[in-house]
Amino acid sequence: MTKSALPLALGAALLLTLAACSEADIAEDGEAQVAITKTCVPPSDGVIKVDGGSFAMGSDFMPEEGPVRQTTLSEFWIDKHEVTNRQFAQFVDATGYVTVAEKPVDPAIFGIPPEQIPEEMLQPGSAVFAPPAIPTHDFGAWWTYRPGANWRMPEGPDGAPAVDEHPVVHMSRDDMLAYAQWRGGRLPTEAEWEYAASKGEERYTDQPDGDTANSWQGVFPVQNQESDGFRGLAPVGCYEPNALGLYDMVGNVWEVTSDFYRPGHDLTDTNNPAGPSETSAYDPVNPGFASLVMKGGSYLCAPNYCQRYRPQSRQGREPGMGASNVGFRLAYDAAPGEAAAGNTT
Ligand SMILES: [Ca+2]
Ligand SMILES: [Ca+2]
Repeated sequence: MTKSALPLALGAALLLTLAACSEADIAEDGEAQVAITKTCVPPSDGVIKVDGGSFAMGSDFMPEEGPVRQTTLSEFWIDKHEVTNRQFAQFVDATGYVTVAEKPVDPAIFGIPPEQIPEEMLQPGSAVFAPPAIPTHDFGAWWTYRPGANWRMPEGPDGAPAVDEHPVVHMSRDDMLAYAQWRGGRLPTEAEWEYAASKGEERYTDQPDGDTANSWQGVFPVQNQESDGFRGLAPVGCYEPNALGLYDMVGNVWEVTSDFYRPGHDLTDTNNPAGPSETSAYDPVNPGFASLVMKGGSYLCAPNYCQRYRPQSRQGREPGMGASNVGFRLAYDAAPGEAAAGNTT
């Protein structure tokens, strides 16, 4: 996806009750800020072993989640929590790595004459959720390409610096893979991620309660009730872990997997599936680009928008640029050793 196509990356959404909201609601609640109203103690870093087995992957709740297929996986290990700013900073300190969002933009990616490209689109930056002052059904208006937004400054130069225990955001695929290589891990496949997220969980379609996930209570994007304690990002591990001891698999940030995206699951690909090839990837929301699958929803998912706050939830994510509500965690083929880089003890 080019940056000019940014608004298209937001996925299908429902916006049913905006008309009932007053402008006073918007003035009070419609700001893209992080207001922490809940305290929590982040868990230690670490990984969880996931025994191999079979499970029913997918659901019939959203069209892209089906058909349900019985899927078999070998054992693997997965991070207990989303990769944090603190962890990513360790990587940057050790390697000098510079993320895509911090680098100059190549005009060639737009495919149009340079003089036709808005100046701000050529500055380093990323996609930030910035709800409009007036209600609109134009979902693209809720997002902006903000020069200077990157993992260090998630809301841009005028926002607060990144919080150590928040999930790192604004990651491109190259950034995530570089971090994974340094840590000795990899991105999980979609099947691995969903298996780990859903293990021991009853299937559900309702919004998780405020003790179990960071989502959006109220009418998106104009009224955020914050009844789960956080308007925006939450530190990792603020909510109850699932049966495996994994935190925030649902909510907080969407988590990018290694699979390329197509709507639905391939019924013939059931043994350690790794998704379609890059050349057969297809994202109807973002056609022409090989999107990756991201899972579990984010703090922006509300009953009237997104609704994807379940282990089976999936959407496409353009790999070249991150966003302020998308992060990741790593998987491993073997237990990370003591000598592995980072804190994966
Ligand atoms: Ca929330
Ligand atoms: Ca998550």
